[in-house]
Amino acid sequence: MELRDYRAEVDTTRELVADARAGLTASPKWLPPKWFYDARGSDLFERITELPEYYQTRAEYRILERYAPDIAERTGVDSLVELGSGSSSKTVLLLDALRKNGTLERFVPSDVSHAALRGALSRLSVDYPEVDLHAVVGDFETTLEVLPRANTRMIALLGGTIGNMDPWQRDRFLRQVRGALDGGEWLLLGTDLVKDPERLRRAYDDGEGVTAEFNRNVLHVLNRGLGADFPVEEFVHCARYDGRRERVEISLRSPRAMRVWLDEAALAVELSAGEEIETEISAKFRYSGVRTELHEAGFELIDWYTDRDRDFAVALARA
Ligand code: AVJ
Repeated sequence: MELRDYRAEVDTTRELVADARAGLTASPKWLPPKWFYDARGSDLFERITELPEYYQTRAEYRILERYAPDIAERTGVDSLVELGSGSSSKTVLLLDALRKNGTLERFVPSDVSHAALRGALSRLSVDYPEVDLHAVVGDFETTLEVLPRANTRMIALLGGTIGNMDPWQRDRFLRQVRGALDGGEWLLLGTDLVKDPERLRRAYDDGEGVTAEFNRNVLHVLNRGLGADFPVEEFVHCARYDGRRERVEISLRSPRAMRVWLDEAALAVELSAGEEIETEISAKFRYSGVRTELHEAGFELIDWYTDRDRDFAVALARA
């Protein structure tokens, strides 16, 4: 077992400074969603996956429960790479199927949260003693640059995480993934599907307020990481569905005019009353769009697995 950390503290702080400066001096203001996921944010996200309103995780779990054996047989990969693996709780279905198939040699879980990865590794090393575990603390880009070689690899991006990117970022990302793979290797992509707008919105504005707390957590990350002084609890969680762009948009609304000081960035940020900071988009997909986007990035869509209610889909594509 091996854990490589490509997110040394100094670089992470420098990157946070750069992102905070870019996002909070823009109009409208924004922050990249990857900063949600410190140890607390990763825990909050795990709680989100158990909420009654957040159907995605359960739907994807059911899909993999049913089709992981097909995927294992069809691909016969010896290495599974998971981007944004978090707790890896759904991935074990793939690992089990690949192990049963007799091909699995290595698992490469990767996440920006060191804590989440550590937790996952301690379970995985007990349950998969014969598998070479090669964990990477890093963002997608870094991970793709340091991918270990193997006979046949499958890169998995589950949970609908690709929905955090806008179409331009998705195109860039999918081309990067394609570039990291050899022809004939595989991509497994989880995508949340377009559905009733109110159900979509509620999935991001739950009754218990866990998503609100998750959203505000990015301000805690800025306060701690940059010595900023956001009055975190005053910020209001907003989630709306844009039917034209087919995406949920999440933001934090400032209840009053304020000036925030980000010490590490030597930056003062002015917010007006009611001004929002965009913290996340979560795009929703259709079969035709996913197929086209994959094709444009150099992949062929081989299979499209959905749950009975067609809430979620897992796309299997070949490089
Ligand atoms: C982990 C990015 C897939 O967009 O649904 C959940 C994150 N944000 N609730 C999503 C999230 C608010 C989630 N992804």
